[in-house]
Amino acid sequence: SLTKLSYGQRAAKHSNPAAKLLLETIERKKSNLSVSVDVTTSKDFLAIIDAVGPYVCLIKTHVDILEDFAPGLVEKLQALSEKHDFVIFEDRKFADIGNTVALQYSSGVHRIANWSHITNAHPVPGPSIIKGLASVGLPLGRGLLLLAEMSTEGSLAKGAYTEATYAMARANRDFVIGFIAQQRSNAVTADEDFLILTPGVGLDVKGDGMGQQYRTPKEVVLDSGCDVIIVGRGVYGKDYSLVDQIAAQAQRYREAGWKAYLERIAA
Ligand code: 5FU
Repeated sequence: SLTKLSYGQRAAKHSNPAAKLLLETIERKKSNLSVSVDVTTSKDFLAIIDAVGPYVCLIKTHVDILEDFAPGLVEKLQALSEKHDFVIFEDRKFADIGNTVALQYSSGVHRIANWSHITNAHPVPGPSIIKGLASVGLPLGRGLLLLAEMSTEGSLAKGAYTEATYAMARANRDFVIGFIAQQRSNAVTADEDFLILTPGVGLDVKGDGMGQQYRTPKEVVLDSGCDVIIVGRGVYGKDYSLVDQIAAQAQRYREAGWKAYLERIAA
């Protein structure tokens, strides 16, 4: 089954350049860790990315959080991506009509499609959201993840909604490379190699008091068959100046995620 294959073997099954790049990067760096850098200044943003860069396959961003966002920041992010060999994922969670999301993706202050290898969308508007985003992203070799499930308590993305999300992805395999989800569903079969990226990962706490729910890398990768663990505050905590400690935490999560993967493919 799919969960027994190595990331490298699975890279060959993908034609989308962003999916291939991510799987190859995971294999090359022996890391299925993505760090989500949710801070409000460019200084902290770049310092954290430089500290965790060696240990991650993917950096996840929310660039709309940055108080001092300027186009020059993107060049610095791209330079770090080359220095440390990681893929970039802007966690934009598009959720509007096709025409609007195409504009939000290509234009505005952030021009996400120009620099983010991967982005994501809520399936709530139906398949037209994929059509709109693909009109911008496909010619640039980008990939899209659909939000099939969320990590939060009381999430409405479950059951029939989640199943319909898989069907939307299946019908758009050139651009939809996988899901934000909490598990690899049996509904997604072995010959359909979708990537499962999973937030809500923490080794030390179970939640954040604002609805976030954390599971361990072992639960996510070994028990639930997910491919990439996404960790934010578990890595960088509250004091962003402690870059050595942040780097050490990234190494800790990387080891836990990789160990769970090795156990999975050996089992
Ligand atoms: F789609 C999702 C989801 O279901 N849960 C999430 O937590 C996305 N996220 C993002 O992952 C969220 O927006 C944060 O950027 C990140 C988790 O951060 P944490 O600090 O590890 O809780």
